[in-house]
Amino acid sequence: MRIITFIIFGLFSFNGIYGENVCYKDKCHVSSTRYLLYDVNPPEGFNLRRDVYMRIAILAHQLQKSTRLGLNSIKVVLPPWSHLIHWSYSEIPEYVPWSTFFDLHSLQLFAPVIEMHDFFSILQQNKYTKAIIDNVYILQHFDDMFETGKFVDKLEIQKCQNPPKVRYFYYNNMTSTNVKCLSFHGPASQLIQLLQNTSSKTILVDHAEVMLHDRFGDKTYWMARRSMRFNKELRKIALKFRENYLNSTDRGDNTFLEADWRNDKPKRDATGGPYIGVHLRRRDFARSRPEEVPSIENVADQISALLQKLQLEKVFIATDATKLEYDGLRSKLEQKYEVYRYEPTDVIKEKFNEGGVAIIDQIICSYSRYFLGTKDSTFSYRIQEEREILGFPTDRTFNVLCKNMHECSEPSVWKIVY
Ligand SMILES: Nc1nc2c(ncn2[C@@H]2O[C@H](COP(=O)(O)OP(=O)(O)O)[C@@H](O)[C@H]2O)c(=O)[nH]1
Ligand SMILES: [Mg+2]
Repeated sequence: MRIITFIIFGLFSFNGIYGENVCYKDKCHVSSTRYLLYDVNPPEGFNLRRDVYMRIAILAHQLQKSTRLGLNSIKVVLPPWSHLIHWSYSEIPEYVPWSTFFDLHSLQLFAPVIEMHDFFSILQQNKYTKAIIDNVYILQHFDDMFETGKFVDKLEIQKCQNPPKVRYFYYNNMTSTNVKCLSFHGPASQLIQLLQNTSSKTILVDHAEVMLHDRFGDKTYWMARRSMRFNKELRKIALKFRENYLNSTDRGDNTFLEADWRNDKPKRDATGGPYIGVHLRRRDFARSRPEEVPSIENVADQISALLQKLQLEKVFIATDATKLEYDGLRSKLEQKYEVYRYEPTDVIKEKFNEGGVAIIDQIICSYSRYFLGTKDSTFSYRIQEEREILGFPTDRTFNVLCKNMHECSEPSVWKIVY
């Protein structure tokens, strides 16, 4: 096995992904493509991972424009969706590619990204051969910065604070003999200092969430965000649901988007369908912050008051609540209003798993006349961003459920920039 591995890495050169063959070093030119892999702290959920993606994608977008060879040839390898703590695993395939949830072509119009399975096929490996990563950097926070409270942008190879992982992305066949811990404080672009000082073909950055945003909330940030169009089939399922149950169409709601996100225009006149979209985050949220999360009865009261104020009849509820909690909420509201929840068929659940169902919930909330989210939930944040892209007035978007009628905090407002 050792010998085979050596041959693969010793004789084959990496090459571009589209239509090119990997070939022997002597016989064709050595490709300059380099691969940047990344992973995120295991307990982080889907919607924070989307934010970490943006930090990396903005870095890759920047690198692509660089005049330096070696920097402008970097492609980001997308970590497959696996082992997410909120998802149950018996039903889902172990490794879900990004294209199940997102429109890959749309992502690639912003940044040079490829799927992990493409990376493997570039390596011309099958699941029995080893992928040896040239350099692995496990990011960690500077201990002393937290102690002193003085934060300065820097990076430095230091002693590992935790025992380094030996398996990556839960693959049995991906390893490295060159693993370092990199204390890091600063934006993702700080990684350039490291990338330009190595000629490694494959670099893996673990705990990528340690890197901060380079340009939170500016034009480039929003380009990256706009490029994150969902998988077309998921969009279609959500549209059908809106049409069938919620009287909601793009024409009627003024929520048309261009086929290509690069042609989107700033607007603020979306009306949305005649329903309120509510994101009610429960489970670990309700357990870990009982002093902030409203009771189900209270949520019902807040929704009723809002429906009455907006003179609407329908409410769509996206939630990870238990059936018991949801039934409680529904029975209270149903006395006066129409209550909807998206229930996937077995086929859709099988095909898109819990992640896809959650996205359908997010899309339907995004197209509502008025959105009411859960404070501090990244699931709700992503819906708010989607509504900024669709062009809703901000007061219809940045609203969160209160603890009760008397205790309510203002949500932060992050407006889109073009
Ligand atoms: N279908 C569905 N799933 C949800 C909903 N809210 C939360 N979830 C699930 O729970 C996870 C919550 O984790 P995360 O994405 O980290 O968002 P956050 O924890 O609210 O910031 C999501 O990824 C979903 O899998 C919801 O309204 N509908
Ligand atoms: Mg989370």
